[in-house]
This record gives sequence, structure tokens and C-alpha cells, in this order.
Amino acid sequence: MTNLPISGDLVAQHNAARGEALQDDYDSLGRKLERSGIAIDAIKDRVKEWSVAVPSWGTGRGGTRFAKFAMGGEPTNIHEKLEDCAVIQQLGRSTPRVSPHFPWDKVDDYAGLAEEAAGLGLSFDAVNSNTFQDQPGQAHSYETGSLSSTSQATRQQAIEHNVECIEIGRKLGSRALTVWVGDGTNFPGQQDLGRSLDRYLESAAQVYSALPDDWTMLLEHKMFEPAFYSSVISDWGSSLIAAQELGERCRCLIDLGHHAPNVNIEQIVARLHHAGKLGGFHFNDSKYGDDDLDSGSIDPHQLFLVFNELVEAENNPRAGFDPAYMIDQSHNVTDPIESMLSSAEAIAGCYARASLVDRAALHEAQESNDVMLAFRTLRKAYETDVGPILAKARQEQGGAIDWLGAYRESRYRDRKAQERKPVELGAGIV
Ligand code: PSV
Ligand code: MN
Ligand code: MN
Repeated sequence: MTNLPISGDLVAQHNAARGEALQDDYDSLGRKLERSGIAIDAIKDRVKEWSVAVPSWGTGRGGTRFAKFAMGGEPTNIHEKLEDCAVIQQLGRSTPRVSPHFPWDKVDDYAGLAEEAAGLGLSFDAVNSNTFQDQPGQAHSYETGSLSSTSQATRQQAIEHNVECIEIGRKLGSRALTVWVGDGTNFPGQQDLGRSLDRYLESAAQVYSALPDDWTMLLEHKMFEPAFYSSVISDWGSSLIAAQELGERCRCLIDLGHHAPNVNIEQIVARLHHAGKLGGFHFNDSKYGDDDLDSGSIDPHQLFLVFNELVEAENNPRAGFDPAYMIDQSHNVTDPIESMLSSAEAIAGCYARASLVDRAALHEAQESNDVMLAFRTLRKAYETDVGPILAKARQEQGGAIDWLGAYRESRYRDRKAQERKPVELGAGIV
């Protein structure tokens, strides 16, 4: 029995007022696609089957290194975060899973938490460990690194934390552990670039050996921050080396914000797929670096090109191809519920557009070196307004045709501002 946070009547009334106009738009797009031999219902069904996980940490107002602006009704614990995730799923219907982060989401009763999530129509996705921040009372500081630290005791502490995350994840029904370490250096010469990777691999192997048989370990690379001269798992090359050394169930996760500016991320997707090591994504967008802005808000074309590679990969799968799709964003000036609904729509929209690409025509143009035709084949799909397909998919699953209008009408955040305790400001930025 699910207990959804927004009134079902409100959503139904909202949709009733918009159903006719949507049907008109959907039929019109359907006729247009049919002229290209595409059945609109088949694309809509693909969208309905597709989903992306939301990050528990993205439900609160995030912070930059310089500013955090708290918002009334912001969640301050995992229970409140789950409730907000339930709103996102109820209205948008493409985010049924939540990716938790430990120790941020620590509770005493994880079986109870899994039940609570199920009651809200949610389940848990990959668990994320945190060895990039010192926690109060922790025995060894991560100042020298975590899995790659020069200190044996610190490495052991980081290994044990990751193993504990696996144990928690088992109780939550998760099937993957995502490991991102902030390990690296700020000065040339600070640590040996080769030996630090050796230490990382030795520690990560111990985490890998604690992985249940049906789990995946996802390695997330990032070229900078918090270390600004070198990161231990800085790029997809280091990530691939590590995943290949660690074993079959270890794969690479691409966070869109973790590369040098202008890097061709869609090509990285193709390369990792070639190696059978494409494990998952953290979707977000950026202008300068790891900005964690809303997916598709800055460069929607790049997001489309990533999905173009993913649909190619889906059509030509390698063994075990089953990428974990997650959002990883920091919402500093918007209501995180609205940002994640908008992002989930942008991401699903890119999947829909990539599904519209005439693959046979594209491959033929590529084979015959018809550059303009190949380019225009992709561009035609990118320029298609798939809004009616996404809205129809939401409507048919009980979500809101106009999620922003329905959410604002529900006054959910105002109600939470009355019920929830305020966020403590000045307590440090996460
Ligand atoms: C690091 O920048 C990162 O992208 C990792 O995924 C972390 O787990 C997450 O952000 C939250 O800090
Ligand atoms: Mn990330
Ligand atoms: Mn990041």
C-alpha cells in the first residue's frame, strides 16, 4: 500500500483540464513521425520503461564553496528526503529509485527504511560511500587520501567504511556500490603518482572482494577537486585500468561534470562500452567544471549525443551491459523537487530523441561518407519536440501532464515549511 504525498485528486483534476490539448499535440506529432516510419506509441512505451535514480543528497539545497541559501521546508534527514523523492516520482513517473549516501543518510533501522521507501512507491539504487570528508569522531583523517592514503590505518578505515556501505545496501535492496574518492594532491611531488594508484588498487580490491555476487562496483572518476594538482582516479583511462584490474563486476561511472572543459564525453561513452566497462552515469550539466547544474540546462545537445551513443550501445550490447542511470546535482537557487523533475524530463527527452534517430540511414550515410546527411539525420531527431510523448507517458502512469503547475498548486513546500525544522545555517557546506 503506497502513501503518496500529493493528493491523487489534485493530479487527476489537473490532468483532466489538460488531457484534450495533450491528445491533440500527441496525435499531431504521431502523424508527423509516421511519415518517417516511426510509431509514436513505441517511443512512448520505451520512455515508460526507462528510469533514472535521484540522489538523496540532491533533495536539500546544495551549496557552492562560497554560498548556501537555505529554503523553508527543506529536508534535514533521510525520511524527509524520501518523502520529497516520492513527490518527484509521483508527478514525473521516471524516478522510482533513490541513491543514498553514507554516512549522510545513516539510520539505526535499514530494513525499516526500505519498508518506508516502499510505502512511498520507491526503492533504493546504488549506495555511495563517503571517504572524501572527515566525519566527527573519526579515528583517522582523510587529509592524506582514503583508499590511496599513505597511512595504512587510514586506508583500512576507508575499506571498512565501503564494506559497511555494502552491508547497509544489502538491507536496503541495493545492487551497486559507487565509489568516488577525493584522493589526490595539491602540489607536484606531494605524493608519488604511480604508488598512490597502487595503494588505491590494493585497497579497492579488498572492497571488491566484499561485493555480493549480484552486485556491481562503480568507479567514478574526476579530474580535480578537492585535489587540484592530481586526482588518483582522474579520468576514464585511470578508471578503466582500475575496473579491468579489479574484476568482472567492477565498471566505470561517468559523471558529466568531472572532465576537462570541452572533452568529448560521448566518445568516452563509446570507448567504455567497447571495453565492456560502461557501468553508469551521474547526470548533471556544467559550464566551467563540476558545477552540478541541472541536466540539459546548459548543453542539452551534449546530453543528446551521450544518449545517441547509449542507444547505439543498447542496439549492440556487450556482456553485462546494464548501465545505472543516476542524477547528481546540487540545487542552489531552485526548489530541488522542481529541478529534479525538470532534469528527469530533460534526460528522458534525450533518450526519446536518440530513439528517433533513423539508425539505418545514419549508418548508411556514415559508410558512404555522406557527412551532411549523417549530420542532418542526427539533427532531425535532436530538433524533434518530444514533449507530447513525455507528457503522455507521465499521464498514462498516473503522473502530472504539467508537473510544475501541479506541484505548485499542491503547495507541498509551503506545507513542509510549517512541519519541518529549519536547516541550521553556518553549520558547514556539503
Ligand atoms: C563528487 O563531485 C560527486 O560527483 C560524487 O558523486 C559524490 O558522491 C557526489 O558528488 C556528492 O558529493
Ligand atoms: Mn557524481
Ligand atoms: Mn561531482
